Amino acid sequence: MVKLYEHPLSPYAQKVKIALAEKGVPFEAEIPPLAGGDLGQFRALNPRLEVPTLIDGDTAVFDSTVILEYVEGGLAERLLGRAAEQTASVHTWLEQQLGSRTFFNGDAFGWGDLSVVPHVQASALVGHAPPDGSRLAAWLDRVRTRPSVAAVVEAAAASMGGFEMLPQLIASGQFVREYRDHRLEWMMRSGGVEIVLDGMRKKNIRFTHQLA
Ligand SMILES: N[C@@H](CCC(=O)N[C@@H](CS)C(=O)NCC(=O)O)C(=O)O
Repeated sequence: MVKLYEHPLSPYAQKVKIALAEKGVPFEAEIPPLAGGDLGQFRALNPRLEVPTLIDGDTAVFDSTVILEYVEGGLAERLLGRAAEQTASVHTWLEQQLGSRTFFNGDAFGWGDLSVVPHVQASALVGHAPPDGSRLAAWLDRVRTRPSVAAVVEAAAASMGGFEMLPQLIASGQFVREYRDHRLEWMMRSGGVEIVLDGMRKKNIRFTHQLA
């Protein structure tokens, strides 16, 4: 959990506390002994000796606006880092499943391959390709040459063009993301609970349809 050096009367600390509450980020609050006391530890964290100061592990962040930016960007970075680790594990597992075979189905391309390729290809498209020189990378190159695979890969890459509009569409309420099953579970397990809670508050996420 992050720690926030603050003071209840500081408008800058209040600004950050409101932002953390709005985002659902839990924090431990502490008032540094600014009015007298040993400031040694606090001085090492923030030489400006000001509140608010946010501590996240070994990182000290200060100036309220910088803290707001950190909270916004830090979470995204942590989730992307977690996703990259998990993708690498999946690649390792797939590599083991493929073994020395040409295709997941064996000698011929089949359901095993066409079930796997959309996921491995999607990861590659966002910068997480199977490691260079791996059997999985060679398999991906091989199956991409098939016209059936090449057609969906091309269509997927073309549709990425509109992705930069997503934040705007979410903010305007036009796109309401659905969180269900593995997608919801991933957010909860990977540190994205605040995003789900924030989305529920802002009503820019949805769960599966409820009959009553
Ligand atoms: N630009 C800073 C201003 C922070 C600031 O001035 N904090 C005051 C409290 S409101 C402070 O810690 N002053 C130190 C002191 O009074 O000793 C921010 O936005 O965080």
